[in-house]
Amino acid sequence: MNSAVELATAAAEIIREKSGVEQHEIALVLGSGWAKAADLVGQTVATISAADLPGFHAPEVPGHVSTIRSIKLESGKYALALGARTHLYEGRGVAAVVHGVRTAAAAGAKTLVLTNGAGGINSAWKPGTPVLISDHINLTGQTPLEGAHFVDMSEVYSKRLRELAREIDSNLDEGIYCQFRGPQYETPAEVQMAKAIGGDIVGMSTALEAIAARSVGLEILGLSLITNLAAGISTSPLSHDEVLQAGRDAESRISELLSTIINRI
Ligand code: 8IG
Repeated sequence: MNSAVELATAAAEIIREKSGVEQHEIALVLGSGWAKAADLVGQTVATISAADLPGFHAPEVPGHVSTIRSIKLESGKYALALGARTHLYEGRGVAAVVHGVRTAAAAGAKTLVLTNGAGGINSAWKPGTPVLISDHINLTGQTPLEGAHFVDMSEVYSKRLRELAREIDSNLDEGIYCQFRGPQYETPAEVQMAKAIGGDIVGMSTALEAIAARSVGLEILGLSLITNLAAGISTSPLSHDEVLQAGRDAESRISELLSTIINRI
């Protein structure tokens, strides 16, 4: 076993001990604006502090939570909600960024729901609009994978799960997510570049996690909450407070949506 997998296996073992749950079939990464979904999706049976698990770090961003919850779904299956995402811009390296996903896989996950708060390039998406991720463009110049391990990336975000989400909310639009390293937001020129190469959504997470997840065969559903129009698409400058407010305003609606989806997976 390589050391990244060993660290994830150790974290998953502690999750099993602390939750008493042998397998968490679904994992859920909660980005900005999505945290409330964990309350709705099922009954929380254990809440574990990220600080108690090997390889996890307390998040730096105000408004992000740092707990990992074991949640019993109506079906009797268990979901693992990770509220403690590490971002590439924190400078801990790409292995730290995908540790949560590797831990979820080691805890038995077969399905991964990745959520985030992001900027919209499509001006029809008002702040507070949830959008399905149909594909991504990794603009970080990095990958969590090492070695001659050629992973098929032709359907990273499961068509089946996107269709399931649309059965629940037929208004859900979809778009291509561009992951930038951050922490600075894009310049208007960078947003125009993202648009020119086919991007619809700009953010600072998700693509690297999706790569790690596909490399171990997880089926992925990706959802972005558009909390702001990307730089230059709207005339006003971006502020983190505005992003958090848009998240709060949309939270109940998108949490209900996400909870319904997860209970149908
Ligand atoms: I919330 O406009 C949120 N996260 N890169 N650009 C990038 N990340 C974001 C944005 C945005 N909004």
